[in-house]
Amino acid sequence: MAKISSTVLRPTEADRPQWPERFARHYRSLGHWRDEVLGELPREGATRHPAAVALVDGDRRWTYRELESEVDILARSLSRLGLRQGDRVVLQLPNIAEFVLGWFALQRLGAVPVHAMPGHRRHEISHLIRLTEAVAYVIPARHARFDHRELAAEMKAEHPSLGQVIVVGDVGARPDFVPFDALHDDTAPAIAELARPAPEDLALLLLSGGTTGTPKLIPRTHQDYAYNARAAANISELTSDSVYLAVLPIAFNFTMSCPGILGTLQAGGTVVLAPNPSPDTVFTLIERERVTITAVTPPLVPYWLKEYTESTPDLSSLRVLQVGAARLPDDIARGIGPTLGCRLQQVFGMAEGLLNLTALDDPEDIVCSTQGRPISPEDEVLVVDDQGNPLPDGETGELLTRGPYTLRGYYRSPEHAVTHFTENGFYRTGDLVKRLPSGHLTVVGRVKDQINRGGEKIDATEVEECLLGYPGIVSAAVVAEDDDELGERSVAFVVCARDAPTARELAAFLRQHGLAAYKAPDRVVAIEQLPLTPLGKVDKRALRSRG
Ligand code: J2J
Repeated sequence: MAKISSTVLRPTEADRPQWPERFARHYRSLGHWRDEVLGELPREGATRHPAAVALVDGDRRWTYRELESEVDILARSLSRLGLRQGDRVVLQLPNIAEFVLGWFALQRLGAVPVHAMPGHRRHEISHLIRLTEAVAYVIPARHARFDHRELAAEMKAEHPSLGQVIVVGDVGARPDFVPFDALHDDTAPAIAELARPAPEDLALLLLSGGTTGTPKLIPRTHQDYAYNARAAANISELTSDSVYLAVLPIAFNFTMSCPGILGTLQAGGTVVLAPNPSPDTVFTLIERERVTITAVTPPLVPYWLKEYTESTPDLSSLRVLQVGAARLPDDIARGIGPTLGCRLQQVFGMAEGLLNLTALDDPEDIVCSTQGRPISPEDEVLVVDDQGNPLPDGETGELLTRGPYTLRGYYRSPEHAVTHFTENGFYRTGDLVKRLPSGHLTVVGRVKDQINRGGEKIDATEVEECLLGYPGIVSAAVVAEDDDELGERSVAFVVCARDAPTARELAAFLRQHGLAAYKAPDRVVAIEQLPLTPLGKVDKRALRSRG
């Protein structure tokens, strides 16, 4: 295996703004931030409950002792390959054990996983590698009828920083790619002077839903991410008896740490991976593994409820169904408990940080009509009008927040400091909410230029910019419209110099352009002229009402 040369790049102030010392001291003094790093989690589990099952993927299972041993071997092999502390590594894997094993091995080294979604393609991946100067890219050979090796070959040719491509499965015609299985090599030497990362170091980079044309990266530190998972696990009442089923992509912050995989492993429970979210797959796993908690987006709920009523599987082990990432309609919320016989937990989170959960013992009405309240007593929440003035409870305004696990700035993008943060360091979420006196929040809309397609976020500007490359499109605006199944879907209004393309033609064009498939507009409307506001900006509100 060829070595990659990489310099140790400690995260610097220039890469990411940090919490002012006054806040850091405060969060530490309260015990929210601890002297902990994510790579040590498997080792702690192996000490506390070595024989308990930590991870299940199909027929493969790992006890905590085995997880620790596997992570150690992988970390040594990655080190031998040339990976170093501070290196960024784009991780694009579906829900398979290698995601979890590889992720912890990178953490053990102090390397920084960059979470790509399985559906991301050339446009997104290229941006991630360029922005992070990633030294490695971890992929499946094929997934969802897509050959990731071809994309990786392109990326390697395009990006000089990219030294290694690691493939789960067959490397195909690329002997320079490293098979993931080859990393399972116990002869790799112990890592000599492996410096433990500091709790305040960069631990991972998450992708933002984005609203500015190019996806932004969210820096998360060891101490803030560990706290996020622990606080969520407390509210979801996880214990060593908990069995968490990962249905949504692991790369998603929701699945990873809210409380998700990290929260479950911190509590000494078992993580089970679902290869897809179909009721068939999921119900079989819940029965077989006696799953106690799982998490989904709203569009999956009606499918699961319908299938449950028709096939009545044994879901008696299931205590909690978390639903989040998009607004769950209140009437669907009310059907969950009575039908499935478990508690609904609403989840309103964001990769940027702030996480809101309903508690398991909140009154039924709160659970069904709000999206929960902040998980930390140190989460500061403001609801403001469009002048930035704080509003009283019950009034609708934009949600601003800062706290012990909410970012203070994006990774390597100081240009977003002013637009996305207040002078006092509050993050502008772009979400319109109402707050109850109890602190519970209801999400009622958004001011950001984004479409929430059943939980998948689409940055309107990013798609519009790509659409302008289509021959004949003169101008374009992408907005949300209501959809019975997804909650929202995307519609593109296009002004054309010739015949307007169909949605299918545009989807093919965008795919060629390298854009993830879920970003293609569901519907295309040809229009003479885009309506403008008095200030000369495209009037998206007018477009939405035409939809
Ligand atoms: C309405 N809108 C919601 C909800 C998120 C847990 C859960 C979700 C995410 C996530 C996450 C919503 N009702 N219940 O990271 O850890 C919209 C808001 C929010 C944006 C964030 C987690 N839950 N949303 O969805 O970074 O608009 O994170 O600002 O993908 O999703 O999107 P994302």
